[in-house]
Amino acid sequence: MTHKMTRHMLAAMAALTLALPAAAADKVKLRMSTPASETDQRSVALAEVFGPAVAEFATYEPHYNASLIAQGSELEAIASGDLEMSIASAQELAQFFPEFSIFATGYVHQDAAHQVAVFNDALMDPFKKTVEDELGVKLLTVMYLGRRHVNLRQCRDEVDVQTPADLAGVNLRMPGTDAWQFLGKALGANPTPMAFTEVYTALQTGSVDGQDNPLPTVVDAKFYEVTCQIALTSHLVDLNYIALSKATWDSLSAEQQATLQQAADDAAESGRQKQLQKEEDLVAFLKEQGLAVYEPDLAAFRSHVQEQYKGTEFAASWPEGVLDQINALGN
Ligand code: KDO
Repeated sequence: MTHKMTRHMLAAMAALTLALPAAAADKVKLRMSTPASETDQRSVALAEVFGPAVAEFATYEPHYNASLIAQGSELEAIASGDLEMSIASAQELAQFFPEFSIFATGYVHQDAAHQVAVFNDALMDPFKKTVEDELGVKLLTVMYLGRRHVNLRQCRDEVDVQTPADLAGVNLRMPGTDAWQFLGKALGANPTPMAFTEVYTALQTGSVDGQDNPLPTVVDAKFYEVTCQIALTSHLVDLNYIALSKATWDSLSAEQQATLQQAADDAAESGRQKQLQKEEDLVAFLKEQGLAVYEPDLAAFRSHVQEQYKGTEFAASWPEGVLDQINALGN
């Protein structure tokens, strides 16, 4: 009896093995590195929407808090085959291709819908092609990071941010690349380059006076615990791109490529809607935490920042007419 059962069991197991989907070893591994936390809406969207949608032929493997690759080094890691995906920024791309600084310029993108219209417009094609041909990275879709505001340790009775002049002498942490540092200066502040994962401690110890990020990030990273005010400058309606190794993309069948592209678009849209809702809800939450949250003189900030970009090397790198095309896609 035991012998017969064993034969029967072996036959059943063999049948089961044949029916199993392709072994994990056959699946494409998609290592994704981001400085963002696991609870950031972009991370959640990729884990909950993108990962399951491509699971038949790919294993999505997220690495949060810059635990695998340092912030700003992801694109090089993809280009060298040490990473397959990242949540890239126009500012990081501008380090390789200065013309990308147009998408990192203060007060250009107007809102989330404008970002999508620009990314899907033909004006974007040469930008995408350059990144594919020269870096081996495919920009799949645009993600909404949100409206960046000035978030300070000082309370409003100490520093009341009405115009850029009020930020004179303020030591404002900005991400490390040139385009970010320039934006910090254009706001009127003294920018300090620093990795995202170091910002909380820097605010806590006072080694910087403030930082700039969208409200969902201020809450997710708990910056509100170590700051006293937010001036709603909306100086950059910020975005990221879901970046994928072009070699990985090329290794997929046409059907797998279509599935992966749809999964990226669906994840970006899911994250966008949640981030927009959070931006609505979090002003009240932050005020309940004791922060002053107020609107400065937006006209003063917009005109000053835009003036700072005129005649710069950034503006000189922008392809002829693209800024007008971007503006025409806005409302
Ligand atoms: C930041 O370092 O402030 C920044 O917001 C820059 C973005 O481009 C992006 O890298 C973001 O950090 C991370 O995704 C963490 O939210």
